[in-house]
Amino acid sequence: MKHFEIEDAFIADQNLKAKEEVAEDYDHLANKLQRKNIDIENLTAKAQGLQVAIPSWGVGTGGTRFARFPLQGEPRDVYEKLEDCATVYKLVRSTPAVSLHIPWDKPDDPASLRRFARERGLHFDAMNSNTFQDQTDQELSYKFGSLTHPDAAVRRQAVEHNIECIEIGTVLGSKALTVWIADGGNFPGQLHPRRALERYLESMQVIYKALPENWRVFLEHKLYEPAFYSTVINDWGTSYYCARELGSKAACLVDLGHHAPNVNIEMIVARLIQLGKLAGFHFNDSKYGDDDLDAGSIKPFQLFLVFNELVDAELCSVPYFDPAYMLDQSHNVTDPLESLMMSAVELTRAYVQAHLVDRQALTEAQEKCDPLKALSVLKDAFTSDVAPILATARERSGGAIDPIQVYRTSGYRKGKREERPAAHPVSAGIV
Ligand code: LRH
Ligand code: MN
Repeated sequence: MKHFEIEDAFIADQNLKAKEEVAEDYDHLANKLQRKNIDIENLTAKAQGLQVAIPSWGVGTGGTRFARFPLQGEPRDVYEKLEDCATVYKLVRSTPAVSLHIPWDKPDDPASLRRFARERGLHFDAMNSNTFQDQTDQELSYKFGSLTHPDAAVRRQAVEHNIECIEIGTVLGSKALTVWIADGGNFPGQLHPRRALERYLESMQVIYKALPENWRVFLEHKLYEPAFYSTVINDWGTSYYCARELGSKAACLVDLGHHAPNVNIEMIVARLIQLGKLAGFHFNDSKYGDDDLDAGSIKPFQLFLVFNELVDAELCSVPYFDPAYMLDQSHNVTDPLESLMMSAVELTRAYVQAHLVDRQALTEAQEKCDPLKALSVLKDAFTSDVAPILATARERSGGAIDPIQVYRTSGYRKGKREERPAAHPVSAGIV
């Protein structure tokens, strides 16, 4: 059966509608930036260079404990998920990598999955293990924990699952494993905090030893949920301690939704950069808890401030600075592909704006204790409309000037609805 695909020619054709306008805006912005001795071409090249991984679980609709409202034409297996990831990549050109979740995406034939991905310009980023759910064929339950469970047999089972993720990832060409565990308690006294952390390290040391030479392991902290009283790996400090104890291949992954409300996440990023232990990110946004909303949709200034720390480190060539950028979102009410495209665009926007910061003026204001000047330097960059740069970067990379417009005009979702009749309610999202 012919699979519906958005053709490059269709994208080029649609771009014609907006090309002239974007070129005009681009030239105008070029002149404005020239007045500040900023060469717009550098920024456009930077925009073309930023790469973000898509979560395989992000191309299906997500839900909450209350409900999930499936979308017709959702992917039914990992191959259809890659088709959708390839469509996002085709239109925004900044998402050539996919992060898989095992066993949700466990491939029967990893080598053929790798070929399928490569034929669509995709490669695999960090693998994600899952010891927060019980699989039907699983011997021991993770109800009371996994890598920190009081029963050594459960810990062993969880360690073996993580090692299996590494083995699958090695065939797929991945170079990292992300370990997020739900381990924690709902009641005071349920867990012994020090014993639980010792068991975590003990288990992680076995996983660490199984890492191939050029692999990394990303430790993902989270304040709460699904445990609602205590979580073993609850904050960046605990994660940092563990990454340091494990060794140079271990580092700390920052999921923007995994902190208490109003925590200064850009400060945590600056700390982990300085300590040489920033693994990377699960970008998303939130208003209250781990809402997994679209990146930049609620707190765009925070996203800019995070990229301000990242660009500052990039320009200072801080040692061990090689962060992995991934999205980790749950699309409950939008077309997941539209949300992923919009979020990828918002990351590139924050990155380019962060490159617009006048770092000399900022340092001067900081050293001269001029807070208002410092803030205004950042605000100048954050309030700069870089849309012409983002659109031009996409177009030069063979993508769409207006990805959402091209996607909607293409009829892709309708095409997939016909191609993917849902035999039964499928769940490609988190829930
Ligand atoms: C936990 C988390 C983790 C994933 C899961 C889908 O909240 O952020 O990164 O494994 O979401
Ligand atoms: Mn995450």
